[in-house]
Amino acid sequence: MWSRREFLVTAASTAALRAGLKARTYTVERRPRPTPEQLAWQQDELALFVHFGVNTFTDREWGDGKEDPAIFNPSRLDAEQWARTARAAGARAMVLTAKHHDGFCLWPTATTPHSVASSPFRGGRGDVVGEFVDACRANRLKAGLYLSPWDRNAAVYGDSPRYNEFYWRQLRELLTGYGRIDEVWFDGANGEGPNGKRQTYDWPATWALVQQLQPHAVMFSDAGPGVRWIGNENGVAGETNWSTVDPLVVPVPGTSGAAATRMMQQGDPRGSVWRPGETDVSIRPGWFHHPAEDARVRSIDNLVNLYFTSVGRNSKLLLNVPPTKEGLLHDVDVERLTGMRAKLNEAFLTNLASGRKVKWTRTGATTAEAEVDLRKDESIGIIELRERIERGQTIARYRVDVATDAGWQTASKGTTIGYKRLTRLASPIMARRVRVVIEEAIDTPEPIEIRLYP
Ligand code: FUL
Repeated sequence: MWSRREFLVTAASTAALRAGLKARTYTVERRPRPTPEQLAWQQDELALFVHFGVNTFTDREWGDGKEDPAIFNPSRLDAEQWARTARAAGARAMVLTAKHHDGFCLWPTATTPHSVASSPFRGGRGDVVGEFVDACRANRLKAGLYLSPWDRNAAVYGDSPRYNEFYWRQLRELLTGYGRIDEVWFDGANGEGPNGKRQTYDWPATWALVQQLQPHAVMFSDAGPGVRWIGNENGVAGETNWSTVDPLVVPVPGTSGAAATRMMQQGDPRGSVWRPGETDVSIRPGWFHHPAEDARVRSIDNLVNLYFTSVGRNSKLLLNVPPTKEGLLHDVDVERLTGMRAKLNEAFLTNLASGRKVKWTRTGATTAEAEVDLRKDESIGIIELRERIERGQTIARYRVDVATDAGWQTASKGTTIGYKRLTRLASPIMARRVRVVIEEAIDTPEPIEIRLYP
């Protein structure tokens, strides 16, 4: 058992006394907790991911960097339509691929001619990043940008110091030219190939630059530092999912191996940093739009399941919806997203425990019980549990018991809870009283929240 170290600090400085403050005892805990930005990021629950670029026009997933910018010509690009769709889906943020591995820049960068400025889009005066950010603002969505480190076009790629400078110039343009950016997305893919180019990235300097230019931005990568990749692209967070990690196991983006994957999937209860997992997954088989996949868009029920296996497992869902060559989200995708939101709204419409007091009893140093009385028998289909993650994450194992005519019986069992834990019961159970038994925690557990839905 990991015991909390507490430092008692008595604030009796003359300054405090002069300010009329009473001497107070502060408890400083070592348990990692989210920053306000990480907390807000998690509470957003759902963001849309927008993969768009030359691949949309070549029908490929990974471009080779030799694409002619002239092929980039969306005839009806409408970032407002993306943003409206995001709102209709209940998303609170969007993340755009400003540059994918092919190196083509969706903004008129001064760093390379390989950009929208060399394309026929808006007569060579277009700026997809600008239109995207404006649409986010107008629709009260947070804006995020993906800038692929791996660049198959840049001539300096592989000449490490020079490419790092080039990459930082691109980051600087993106992070100084478009107002507030809330998420910066560093993917870990790297297929450095037969041309022998091997790039050594300077991650600490890259992260420091983002921190300096956009101090509120949450940085995503396998290695954070703000939020971590969940370790797969299937939309499934670990059944056990801690928001804390051991940073030494995944020190940089692109770290592979079983231990790294496990750390990204499940986190580490003893981890020294708060780095919650982001679950990125596409609504289609590919990340970019391919007409041949128009009949393979995830169904509404499939999308609802994704919500349960990501947000419902203490993660955040970053759902990719790629625009077509025209520059619009496809009707089928829009319909599925709207349908998903309608189903989620319906499922979470009536909290049967609303207004009912949760009785919290500590039963040991690291065990407790939370009980709620619904005052009459109710049919329960979904159980939602929440920890106060503002104070960290502590619960490692719990079970949910319900009082039925036959007495107390166990309805479900689980491990971590975190921001939100959702369980759909195989079939609804009639019960009047519900008791969550915290069987194991890594520290003194804080009172949890219980919501119950039909
Ligand atoms: C990966 C990339 O290789 C894929 O194309 C996609 O962008 C995915 C989200 O990240 O690293």
